[in-house]
Amino acid sequence: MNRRELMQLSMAAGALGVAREAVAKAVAVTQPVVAPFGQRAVVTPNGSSLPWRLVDGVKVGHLVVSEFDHEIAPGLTIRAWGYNGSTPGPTIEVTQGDRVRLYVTNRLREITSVHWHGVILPNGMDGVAGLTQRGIAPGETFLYEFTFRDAGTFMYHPHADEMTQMAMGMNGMIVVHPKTPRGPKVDRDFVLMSHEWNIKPGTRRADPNAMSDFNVLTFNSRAFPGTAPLVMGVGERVRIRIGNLSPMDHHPIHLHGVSAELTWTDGGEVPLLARHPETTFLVPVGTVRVFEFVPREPGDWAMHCHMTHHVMNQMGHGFPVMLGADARRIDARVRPLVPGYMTMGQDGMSEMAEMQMTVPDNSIPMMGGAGPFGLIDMGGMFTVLKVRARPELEDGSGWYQHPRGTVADVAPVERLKADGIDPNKLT
Ligand SMILES: [Cu+2]
Repeated sequence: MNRRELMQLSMAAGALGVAREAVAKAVAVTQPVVAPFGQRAVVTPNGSSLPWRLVDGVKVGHLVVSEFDHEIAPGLTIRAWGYNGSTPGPTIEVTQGDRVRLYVTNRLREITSVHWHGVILPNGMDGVAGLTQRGIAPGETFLYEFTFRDAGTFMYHPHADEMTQMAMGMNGMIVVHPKTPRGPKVDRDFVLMSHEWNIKPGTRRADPNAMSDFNVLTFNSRAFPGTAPLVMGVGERVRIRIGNLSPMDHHPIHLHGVSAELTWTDGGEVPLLARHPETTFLVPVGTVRVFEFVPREPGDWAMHCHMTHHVMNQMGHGFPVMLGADARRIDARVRPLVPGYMTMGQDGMSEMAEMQMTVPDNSIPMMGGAGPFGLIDMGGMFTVLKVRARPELEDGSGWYQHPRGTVADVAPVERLKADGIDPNKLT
C-alpha cells in the first residue's frame, strides 16, 4: 500500500458521519399577488428575489458581482462568486411587458458580463463578451436595458470566462409572469437552480477546471441536509421551475408522491395538447424545465436527482471497492500507522453514514440528514416536499404524522402465517 492509497483509505474511514444539523427550515407563507389574474410571487428556497426601484415606469435593479462566503450545508462553507452576495443570485421576477434597467457592477479581478439566457432582446443586450459587448472590467458598472417581451422562466449567467465564473457559483433564475396566463391558477410557485461543484474535502474553493468528479450537488447552491423543504397543501396547484447551469451534468429530477406535467421550458410554453404525465423531468445543462402538479397524498415526499452520485456529498466517490471484503487483515496492518483505523463499506455505504465520525475541517459527510425514522442516507440534490392538509400551519421543521397503521414496519408473525409466507423460504 503506498502513501496515497493509505491517505485515501484513512480519509474514507474518517470522513463519513452524520450531518451536524437537521434539515433547514422553510416557512409556508402565502405569497403576495404580483402579476395579473392573481399570479403570486415565486419562492426561491434558500434564496431571494431582486428588489426593484420604479423610476418613470421602468424597473431598476442592481447586480453586484463579487466573492463571498457561502454555506453549502452546515459544516461546509466555501468562497463563492455570485450576485449581491448570493449564489444563485437573486431571482429576477417581472411581468411580461416590463421594461428593466439592470446595472451590473463588477467586483471580480477579471472581466465579466451577464447573459440573459432564453430572453429574446436586442442583440447588444445579450451579454456575450467580445461578440455583443466588451467585457465589464473590474470596478466598472454596465447598464443593460430592455423589455421582457415574452413570458417564461429563464436564467442569467456570465458569458465571459464561463468555465471559471459559473463553476464558482455565478448563476440565477429569471421569472417573467405572463400578462394573460393560460391554464389553471397556480397556488405555489418555486424556483430552483441546480448546480454541481468539485470541492476537495477540507478546501474552501470549487475547482473550476474540473470536468468530472463533481462531489457537491446542489439545489439553489445548497446540498442536503442544507436544502429548505418546499411546503405545499393537499389539492393546491404547485409549480416548480428548475434551471440547470451545472458545468457538465444533466439532472433527472424525480418526484415522489405526485404525477406532474411539463408546462414550460426556457423556450416557451408547452401546448396543452402536448402535455403528458411524468414523475421524472430531465433538466439538461443550459435549460429550464417547469412542471406542475396537484398533490393528493399528504406526507413528506422526496424530490431528488435520480443519478445516485448526485444524492451524495463529498467523499461518496473515488473509493476502492470494499463491498464483500474481509478487511480484518488490512485493518491490522494499517492501525499501527493510523490509530483507530477501520475499513468501511464491506456491507454497503449506509453504515458509514450512521457512524459518528470526525470529518476533515470544512467538509460534509457523504450523506445523511436526521429524519423521523433515523438517518436519511442521502445528500446533495435532495429536498423534501412537505404536503400538508393545513400548509399555513407548517413552518417546514416538523415531520409528517402518519395515521396509525400506514407506516411500513416488521411483519407480524400472525400476518405472515395467515398469508402463508415463511421468511426462510421463497414461497
Ligand atoms: Cu443530477
